[in-house]
Amino acid sequence: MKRIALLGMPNTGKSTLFNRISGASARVGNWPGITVDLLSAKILLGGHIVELIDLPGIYDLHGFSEDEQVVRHFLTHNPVDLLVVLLNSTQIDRQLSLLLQLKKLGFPIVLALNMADEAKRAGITINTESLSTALALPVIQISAKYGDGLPKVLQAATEIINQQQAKTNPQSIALLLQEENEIEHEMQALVQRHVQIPATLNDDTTDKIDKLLLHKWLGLPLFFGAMFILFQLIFTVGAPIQEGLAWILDLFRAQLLDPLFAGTPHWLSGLMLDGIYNGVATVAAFVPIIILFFLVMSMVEDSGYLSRAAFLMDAIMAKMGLDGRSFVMMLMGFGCNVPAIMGTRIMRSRAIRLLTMLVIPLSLCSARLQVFIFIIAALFAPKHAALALFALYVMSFFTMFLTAVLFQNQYKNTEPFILELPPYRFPTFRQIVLRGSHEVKHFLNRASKFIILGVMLVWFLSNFPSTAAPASLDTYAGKIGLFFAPLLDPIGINHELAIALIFGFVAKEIVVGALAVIYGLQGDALMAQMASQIDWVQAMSFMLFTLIYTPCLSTIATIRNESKSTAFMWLSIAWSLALAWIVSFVFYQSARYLGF
Ligand SMILES: Nc1nc2c(ncn2[C@@H]2O[C@H](COP(=O)(O)OP(=O)(O)OP(=O)(O)O)[C@@H](O)[C@H]2O)c(=O)[nH]1
Ligand SMILES: [Mg+2]
Repeated sequence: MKRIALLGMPNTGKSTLFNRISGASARVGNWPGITVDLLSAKILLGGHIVELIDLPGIYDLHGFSEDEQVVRHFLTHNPVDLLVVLLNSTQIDRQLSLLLQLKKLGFPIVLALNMADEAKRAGITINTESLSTALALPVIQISAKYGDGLPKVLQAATEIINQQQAKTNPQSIALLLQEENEIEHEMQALVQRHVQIPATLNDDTTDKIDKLLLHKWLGLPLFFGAMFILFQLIFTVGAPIQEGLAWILDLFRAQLLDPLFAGTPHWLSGLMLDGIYNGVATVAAFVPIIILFFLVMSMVEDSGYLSRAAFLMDAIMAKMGLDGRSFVMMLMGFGCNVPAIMGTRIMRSRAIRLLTMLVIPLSLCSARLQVFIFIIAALFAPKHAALALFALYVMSFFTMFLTAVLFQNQYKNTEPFILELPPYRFPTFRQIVLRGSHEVKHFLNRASKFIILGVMLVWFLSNFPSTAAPASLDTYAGKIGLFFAPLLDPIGINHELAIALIFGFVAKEIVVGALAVIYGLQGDALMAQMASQIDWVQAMSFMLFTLIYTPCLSTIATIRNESKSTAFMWLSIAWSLALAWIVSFVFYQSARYLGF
C-alpha cells in the first residue's frame, strides 16, 4: 500500500487537513503540539487505497523533544511515497527551511501552503507558480479549515504516486546538519523572489485583543473570570438536561421494563434492572453534559486563548518549577487526563515533563465532573450547588500547585520556555461538531467498556451471598467496606461509598453507576436515599477524595508509558492516594469539629 505523510511545523493545520481528506476526527486545536503521536487513515486516491498519516509538528529535523523524535523515527524507519508538507502561508519566511531540509533528503513532496485565508487578510501574496518552478515540486495554496484548494493537492498527490515505482528511503538526516547555512540562504532568496510580505501586517485584530487579554494586571483575572463563566454555563445548562434525561430513563424502566421482567426469576430481574439498567442509565444521563463540556473545551482550544494562558501564567508557574506549557496541559487535563499527559511530549527536559505528569492527574477531568454534578445535585441545596463545584475546581488547582511546590526540587527544570502566540481563530461549525462527536464516541466507548462489567460486578458484590440482605454489611461488598473501615471512617466514608471508590480506581465513569447499583435505585429515588444516609460534609469528603486519588487505569498506563518508569508510576499512585486521604481527613475532621 502506498503511504502519504503530512508533515510541517506545529500548528500549521496538518490534522485539519487530515480530517478533511480522510473524514477522521483527529484532535485539532490552536496550540502547537496538539498531535503528539502518529495517526493514520486509509483513503482512496486515484483508484488506489493509500495510507495517510498525520504526524506531530516539528520545527526542524534535529529537534529532540519526544514528539519530534516520533517524526524522525517514522521518517527513518518507514518508507513513504509522498510527503505533503504543510506550511503556514503567513509564516512562509520562517517555515520554508523545513521544506528545504526535507527536499535535500530526497523525499517526493507536494508543498501545501495552508491558511491562505489568513495570508490574504494579512496582505501576503505568494507566487505559487514561480515558486513551484524554482523548487521543482508542486506548490498549492490551500485553506484546510475551509476546504479551499484540496482537490488540487489530491490531484498533485495522485500524479506523483502513480508515477513512482519504489518507495523512497531518506538519506541520512545527520548529513543535513552541515548544510544548515546553505538552507538559510536558499530560503531567504526564495522568499525574496516569490513572496510579497507587506512591511506591516494588516491583520491587527489579534494585537488589539491581546492588548486587553494580555494586560499586565487584567490578563489573569479576565482569564479566570472567563473560565468561571464557561464552567458555570456548562453546569447551569447541563444539569437540568441531565436531570430531565434521568427522569425519562426512570420512567422508561417503571413503565416498560419493570412489567416486562415481572415474571422472571428474582436474580435475573435484579441483575438486568437494578444492576445493568440502573448503572448504565445513571451514567447515560450524563452524555449531554459531556457533549456540552467538550463543545466549550473545543472552542477554548481552538481560539488561541490557551497560548495566552500559558504566557500569562508562566511567571507564576516558574515559581513552582513548571512553565506556561505545564499550565496548558493542566487545563487540557480538565477534559481528559490521558491526552494531557501525552501532550507533555512537547517538553524537552525530562524533569519538567515528569513534574507536569505528576500534577496533571489532579485536574478535575470530565469523568470526575460527572460524579460531582450527581453528588452535588443529591446533597446540596440548589443555591449552594455552584459554590460547591467551584470549590472543587479551586481545590483541584490548589493540589496541583501544592504537588509542584513539594516536588520541584526532585525535578529541576532547566529548559527555557519559548512559545509562539498564534492569532485568534474562531472554530468552524464543522470543527465543533467533529470534536464533539469524537468525544462522545470516546466517552461511550470507555463507558461501555468499564461500566457494564463494572456494574455487574458491583451488583454481584452487593447482592451476594444470597442469604445477606442486599447492600447490607453481610454482603461481599459490605465485607470489603468493613475491611477498609479503619481507613475510611476517619474521613466519613461509609461502606457503600467505599465500594464506589474502589471501583472508581478503574475509571471514574463507574462511580455513579456503582452507587445506583449499590443502592438499587436510580434518578430522584437514588438521590433521596443518599441524602437520607449521608450529610453534605461526608459528601464533600467523598468528592475531595474522588478528585484527588488516581483518576483511572488509563491514566496510570499513560503515565507508565510516557515516563518509561514503573517507579514513577507508583510514586504518582501513592502520592495521589496519600494526598487524597490527608485532604479529606483535614476537611472532614475540621468540619465535624466546627459542628457541621
Ligand atoms: N484560518 C485558518 N486556520 C486554520 C486553517 N487550517 C487549520 N487552521 C487552524 O489552525 C489551528 C491548528 O490546526 P491543527 O490541524 O491542529 O494543526 P496541526 O498542524 O495538526 O498542529 P499540531 O498537531 O499541534 O502540530 C487550528 O486552530 C485550526 O482551526 C486554515 O486553512 N485557515
Ligand atoms: Mg495535529
